[in-house]
Amino acid sequence: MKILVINGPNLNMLGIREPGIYGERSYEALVDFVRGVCESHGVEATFFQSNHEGAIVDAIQEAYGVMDGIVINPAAYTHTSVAILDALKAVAIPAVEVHLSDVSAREEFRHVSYAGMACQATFAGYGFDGYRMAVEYLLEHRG
Ligand code: CA2
Repeated sequence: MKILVINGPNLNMLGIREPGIYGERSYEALVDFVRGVCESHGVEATFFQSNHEGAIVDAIQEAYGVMDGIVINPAAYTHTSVAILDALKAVAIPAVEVHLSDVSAREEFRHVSYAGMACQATFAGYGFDGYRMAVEYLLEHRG
């Protein structure tokens, strides 16, 4: 199984600021963590991080016919991007949404998720472990 792990804007800054919300570990530590989870399950993982909405749309489109699943934390684009929602719908690859923080317990504007409307499940508020849950969800629900 091949999984594309997409992280959106500012997640490359993990561990640098706001450790109270997003933790103290870096983006590189997140990639190492998810790579370890995937290796333990025999999953081939590809990682993509971008601060640009169109680049994320391109990455989703390029996954078509190549990837079996997508794990996506669209970060701030979660709450704004119909383009990412449409891309996920267009490729119809099983996708799971992840958020490090519990977005439902934060500001009202974080309660809406466009990307989530095209995802099979959402794991929010579990920190890095949410990515493990997402990978395992895709494994358990593969067709
Ligand atoms: O909880 C999450 O994973 C979020 O997707 C993170 C986004 C936020 O806009 C979403 O509402 C919830 C923000 C990521 C910003 O990451 C930072 C990392 C270090 C310092 C500052 C921000």
